[in-house]
Parts: sequence; structure tokens; C-alpha cells
Amino acid sequence: MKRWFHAPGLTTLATMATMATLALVTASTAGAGVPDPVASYCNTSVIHNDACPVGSNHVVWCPAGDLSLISATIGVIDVGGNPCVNTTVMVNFRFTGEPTVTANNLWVCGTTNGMVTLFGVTDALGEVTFTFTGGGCGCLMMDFNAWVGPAFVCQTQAQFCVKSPDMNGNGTINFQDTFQYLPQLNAGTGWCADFNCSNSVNFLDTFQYLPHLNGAHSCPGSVIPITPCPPGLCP
Ligand SMILES: [Ca+2]
Ligand SMILES: [Ca+2]
Repeated sequence: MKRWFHAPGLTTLATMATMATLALVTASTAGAGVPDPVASYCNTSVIHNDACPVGSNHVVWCPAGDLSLISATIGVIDVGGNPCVNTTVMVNFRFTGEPTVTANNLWVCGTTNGMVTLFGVTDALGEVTFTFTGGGCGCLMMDFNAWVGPAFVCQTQAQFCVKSPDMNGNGTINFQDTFQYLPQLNAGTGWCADFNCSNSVNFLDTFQYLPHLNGAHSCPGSVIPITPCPPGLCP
């Protein structure tokens, strides 16, 4: 009779073991794909295609995108510590800033009043990167927040010191910009016209300027709202 009692007992143990295994599997996959706002990250950097010091926040950019770019990288990590791959991320970007010359503007391609919402899909590292270019000379402030569906991922902000052949920051390069370039060339100095970051303005900067003028480089976009930057942030 004991065997009859043992058999149901073993069956119960086996069932309990199976349930425990299921519980473990459920626990290890419960967080898969759910972004962890602590482990996830929002980073910014400059993709340098200019002679300004690498690692600085100085950016020589052109509306056509053929100079330096500002990049924003979002890394989506789930609560299990794994990258969320092939995941659609929505990012709300906001740009504000202060042109060096009060009468000018700052321009960010693809934005409206400094705002744009973009979508991207993460790669094998769980990362997605967006790049920006524009025009104008001055201090640019960028902030953004990222979401996967309704789940918050990360947010950050950064400041950059930008300058451009589009000196007046209206999104296109033409004679109006030349009128602003020439006085600084004649003076031999001026941060905004020093396109090769040599601390002087001369024919080398003119060589930098002319292809963008001759190509009438431009992009669709909008002037960004003028907001005072931290004192002393940019030259
Ligand atoms: Ca212009
Ligand atoms: Ca120079």
C-alpha cells in the first residue's frame, strides 16, 4: 500500500519541480523588451568633419550636411540588462539657443520652431543614432527624451558652439552670408568666420566658405527659438 502512497507523492514532487522551472523561465523573460530607464542611456556627440579640436563642443556645420554633425544616440536596455534590438524608438528633440550676432538666427534642418519628433529602430547593440545639421553661429542647446511605446527610456541635454557658412542662420548660403563673411576676413579675425578653427580669418577660411556658397547649400527647416545660453559657454 505504501507504494500507492509513494507514487502520488513522486508525481506531486515532479509537478512542483516543473512549476518551479516554469516560474524561473517566466522570471527570466518577464523583463525582456521592457526598457529600463536606469540602464538605458541618451548620449550626444559631434561627428567632426572640420579642423576644430576633437572632443570640443565646437561644431562647423552646413545646411547641406557636408561638414560636422551633431549626433544623438539612444541605447535601450531592458530590465534584464539585455539590449532591446530591432525596437522602434520615438525621440522628441528640442533645440534653442543664442546667435552670436543678435540680428542673426540659428537654424536646425528638419525642425519646426526648434522641435522635431523622430522614430528609429535599434540595432544589435540596442542603439539608434540620429544626426543633425544646420546653420548659424552661436550657442545651441539640444534636449531630447526617448520612448518605446508608452515606456520612458532616457533623456538628456547638451550645449554646442556652432558656426557655419550660413552665417546669418536662415538655412541657405548666399550673398547675404558673404556680406557677413567679408568684414571678418578683412579684419583677419572673428570666431564665426574662422571655419578651420585656426584663431584667425584668412584665405584658408575663404577656401572653406566658397564651395558652400557656390553650391547654394541649403536645407528645409526653421529658425530655432532664441534662449539665452549659460554665460561664457561659447566664444
Ligand atoms: Ca544664410
Ligand atoms: Ca581660420
